Amino acid sequence: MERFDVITCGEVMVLFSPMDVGPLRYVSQFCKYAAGAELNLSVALARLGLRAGFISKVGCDEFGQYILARMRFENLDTRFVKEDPAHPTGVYFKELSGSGESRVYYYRKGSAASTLRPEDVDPSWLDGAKLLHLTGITPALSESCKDTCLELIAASKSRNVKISFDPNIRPALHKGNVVSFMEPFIRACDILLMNEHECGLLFGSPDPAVVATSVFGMGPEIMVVKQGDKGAVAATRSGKSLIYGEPFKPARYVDPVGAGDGFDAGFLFGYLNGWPMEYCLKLGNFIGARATTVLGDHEGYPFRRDIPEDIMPFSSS
Ligand code: KDG
Repeated sequence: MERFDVITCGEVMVLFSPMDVGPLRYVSQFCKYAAGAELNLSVALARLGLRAGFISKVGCDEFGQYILARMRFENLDTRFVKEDPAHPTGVYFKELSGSGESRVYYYRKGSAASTLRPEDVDPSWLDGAKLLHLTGITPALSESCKDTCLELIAASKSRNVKISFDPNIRPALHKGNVVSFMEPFIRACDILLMNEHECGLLFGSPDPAVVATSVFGMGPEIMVVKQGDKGAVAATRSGKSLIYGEPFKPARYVDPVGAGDGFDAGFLFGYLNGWPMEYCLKLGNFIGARATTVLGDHEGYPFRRDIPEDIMPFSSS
């Protein structure tokens, strides 16, 4: 079987983005997209030339077909995406406030993806992979999704596949004690990617210098704190100092959703190619900024040919 560079697992939903700002009760037109944190990351990686394998389920419905078609269009492998005749494809709506903030409304309870369970996964899919990427969203969808993520972690550990984790805290999904919920995933991962807000919630301070000892004490060897329009900071367990990545100013600003996933993809691409941390951060910030220029989550991500040489100066696999 074909080997994948990165394997991920998550829900892809149909996203309806409003054509106007303001409360959805007043909005009459929407644009349709496919979205989901893990899909966004996979699209960004595929556009950079990596082989991304995606584990998921969609409904046997029109939206499921739409998602599969969008995945194929983005050169993603869909062989690990099952079609479930008994459960629908999830949907969500964005609401734009007009001040740069956006809200989301999920219609995903009981979705096909939320029924993922360990039996849906073959551990051999991880054979030869370089990285398993998980977010805190998938284990929050259901107990069986959580078990599936833990199974993938076990399969990765036994194959020496590195693991990256982004908590992606979503208030609508993470309702209980978020610290204990995230703990097993933070302990299992090699690379922890979080934003300042998540860093504060999980470790008591948004400041990477303050939390580094606690983070590295739990297991990760690399920690990244994404700081939005201030850039991002990385630290390694073996390194003495923090490494700062300057932000990029987007050509126009429409909506921030998808920036964090794009950042993760850029950072991980650099990591997988053995780049110095500064360049991992640079590519992450570049892709994150591009995400904010469009309404969809990932449509703004660059293709490899769009990336200036000073951002990607190394040859890569
Ligand atoms: O990071 C972007 C995601 O939040 C969005 O695509 C929707 O995956 C999603 C979720 O579960 O919130």
